[in-house]
Amino acid sequence: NNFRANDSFPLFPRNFLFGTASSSYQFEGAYLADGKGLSNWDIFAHEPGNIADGSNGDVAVDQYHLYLGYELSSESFPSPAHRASLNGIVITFLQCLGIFLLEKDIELMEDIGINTFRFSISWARILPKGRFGDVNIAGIKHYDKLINALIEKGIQPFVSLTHYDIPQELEDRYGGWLSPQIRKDFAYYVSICFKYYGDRVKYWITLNEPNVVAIRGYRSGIYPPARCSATFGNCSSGDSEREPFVAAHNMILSHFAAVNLYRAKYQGEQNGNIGITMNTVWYEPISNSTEDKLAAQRAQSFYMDWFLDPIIFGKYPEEMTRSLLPNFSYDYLKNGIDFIGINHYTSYYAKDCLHSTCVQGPGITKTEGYFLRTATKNNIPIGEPTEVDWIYVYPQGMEKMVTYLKNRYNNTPMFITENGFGEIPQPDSSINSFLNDNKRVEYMKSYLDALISAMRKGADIRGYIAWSLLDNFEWLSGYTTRFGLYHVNYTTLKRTPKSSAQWYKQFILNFTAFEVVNHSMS
Ligand code: GBH
Repeated sequence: NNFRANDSFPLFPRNFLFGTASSSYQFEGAYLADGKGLSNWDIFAHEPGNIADGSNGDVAVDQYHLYLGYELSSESFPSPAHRASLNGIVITFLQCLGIFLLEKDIELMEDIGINTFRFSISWARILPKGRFGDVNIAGIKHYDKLINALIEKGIQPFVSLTHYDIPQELEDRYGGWLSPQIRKDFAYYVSICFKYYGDRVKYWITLNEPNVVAIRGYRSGIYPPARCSATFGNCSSGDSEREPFVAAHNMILSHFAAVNLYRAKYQGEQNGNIGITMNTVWYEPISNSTEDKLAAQRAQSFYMDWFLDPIIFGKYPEEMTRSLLPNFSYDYLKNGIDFIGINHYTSYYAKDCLHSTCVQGPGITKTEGYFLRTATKNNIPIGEPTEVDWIYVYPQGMEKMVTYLKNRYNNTPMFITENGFGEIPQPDSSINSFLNDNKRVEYMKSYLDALISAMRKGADIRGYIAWSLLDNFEWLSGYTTRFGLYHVNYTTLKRTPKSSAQWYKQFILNFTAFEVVNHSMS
């Protein structure tokens, strides 16, 4: 066992967070319930041909209803004490009848023993029409109950303010992230979240993977709002060379608006932390040549530093400004982060395309940074391929990625906010083949081992959050790709632990000693 405690690294730090992640559109379902407005993903997934299996997130894994045990309504039983005592009796009664035996998601989390749960708030549930309409009180109440239920079990809520989905209203009115107006909408929305939940939420992520949103929404156009130019994809309109940078710029300004607001009005009293989560890919230079090493660095600059540099240093990476970007350097926009959230799954090779010619392939244009991304070198893949075409098992990439961030950003506190392994089982496979997910266990072990290695060398890692608690709606792949520690039967919505859930539970038990901690970073 790689993880045996020793004198120099006896255990994970006491306040280390172990969790699982989720997001509103992938988990909640209830897409029209209780006054929720439509999001860009509701609209996009309903468009025929966009999602591999023709599915959508209308129901997803119905976490909106299934996160907690069945409850008696407060209308019929106004006294909380009365309600609480009756509630137990009713559930026991139902269980005796053998019905409604679904274990609810909060209980699953408790079973695994995690001390944080990452979820996102659906903007359109809180503000169905953005700032052009009312606050939806039913939406406010939903997350209020979820947060309370988590805290009651000792599970810290780790909250993303957006995870790809935004109210469609903002697309229709002014083109969403393409307009600087969105900054005002975002600030209004987050102020509501801070105000209602900030007393209990100590970890805020402004944006999940803004780099993916910018690239897939506005360059390749495979995510909403599906904008691109003809040479980059198959969209009806857009400009792949310009719009990703405009959208990204507005996301960065929106991030700052949220951070400045939080720091000015809420952080002092609420004592929480605010950060951003980036999708990260480790790039190995395909050869030892200086050109290929610079190409690998450009790959980072054009993907991740694109956001983190302006947020932390106040300016875009140099490689980018030379070619493309609006000048952006204001002294007051700096240190706009308490922690970096890292989603990390895979690695690739990078080959230089600035000094040599690359005929075709991802990465090669000026807009992308003149490097060629490949998964293989001399026909040998960088790591074991998996059923998910973009994931190669290369745990060294985790250590290298974290070390790169540590060095570039002066060891800003970091959380792994996602890491996980996807499978695409045959729909008619036996339940056992779904549950014996030894490859996922091996993947998680090896990536955690690499993470520990980086921590031993001084990287300030504060937590590890696995993607994902449950199988769920995997965006373009619909329900065909499964990332869960728990299997979900999409007919009954029943959740069943896979081997990985048991393994994770044991891992957490063996290597941590949780206690109540002060959740302030400073
Ligand atoms: C995350 O990103 C998401 O945050 C999460 O919602 C999702 O369920 C999870 O991962 C698993 O997929 O684009 O070919 O250059 C997923 C989207 C897929 C975007 C891989 C970046 C990197 C390789 N990412 N992709 S590529």
